[in-house]
Amino acid sequence: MTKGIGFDIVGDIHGHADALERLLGRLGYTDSGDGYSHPSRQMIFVGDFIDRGPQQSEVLAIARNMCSKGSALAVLGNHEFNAMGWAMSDGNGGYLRPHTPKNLTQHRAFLDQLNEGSAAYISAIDWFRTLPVYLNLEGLRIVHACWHQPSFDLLRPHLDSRNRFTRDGFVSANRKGSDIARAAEIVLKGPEIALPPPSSFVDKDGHERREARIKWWDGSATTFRLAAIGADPDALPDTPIGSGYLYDTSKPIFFGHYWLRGAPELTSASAACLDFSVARSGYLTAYRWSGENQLHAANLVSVPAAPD
Ligand SMILES: [Mn+2]
Repeated sequence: MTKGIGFDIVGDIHGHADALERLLGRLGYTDSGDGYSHPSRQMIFVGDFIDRGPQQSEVLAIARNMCSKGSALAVLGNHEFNAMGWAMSDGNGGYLRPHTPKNLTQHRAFLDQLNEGSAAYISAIDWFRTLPVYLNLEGLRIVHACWHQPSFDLLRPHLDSRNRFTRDGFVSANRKGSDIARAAEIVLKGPEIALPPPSSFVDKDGHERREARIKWWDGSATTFRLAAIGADPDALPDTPIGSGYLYDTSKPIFFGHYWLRGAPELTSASAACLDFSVARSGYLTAYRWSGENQLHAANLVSVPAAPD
């Protein structure tokens, strides 16, 4: 399975196949008519292949082909997790992910493009079931939203030997309010922590929130004020958040999910968020990893959502 020591880790694609093909070209992957490959390197996808963008079938065709030929590895994103839940009966006449208007809005482009219920749709859902929740490789780690060993430990009985949800495990992970559902949420959507009362802040959609997503990858983000994402720091207390989610930095961690804005930059020497919002006219970004323990910004390779 392993071709060498070179991995090119790619952020959230969300149905943007043109950008993916431009990035593959920049990285020296070529399509010989049999799918994209590189003579000495492998790609790793951090998940969130689908929803939002206009070319979701094309993205899946490229990624699935690369994974089946050994040219790429991939992990599960929250959008694939949600797609599996949308497709799976709850045994009570409903679905594991309820077909509410809000959930439909988030998923409609995928349902339309894949033609919900078609053979292609069912095949896509079956492929999502084969994606591991995380990859712990020699020298690097990959997860969609948060590397958190206690959550992996909680999930362990619900995963197979290759870290993929078992059928029963997936049902458990959709049981709202359970420890297993919380663990799945932490690793696929990122941890949220309760603010000390009476603190709250108003998020970008104008909703008052009493919980904040945190920069679990930043060892210096030790207080609510420093660690919260998407909140006005002045609205938050300068009190410790505790170290339960902070990354141990023993191996470089690569992840996506956070919709970062602006020109791609390296998160830190031991962490790289690769989601630079290609689905919001940002960039599709890869990190070219060749065995180093300290990451370098010079190894980021990006293409804009639309070519100039
Ligand atoms: Mn995501």
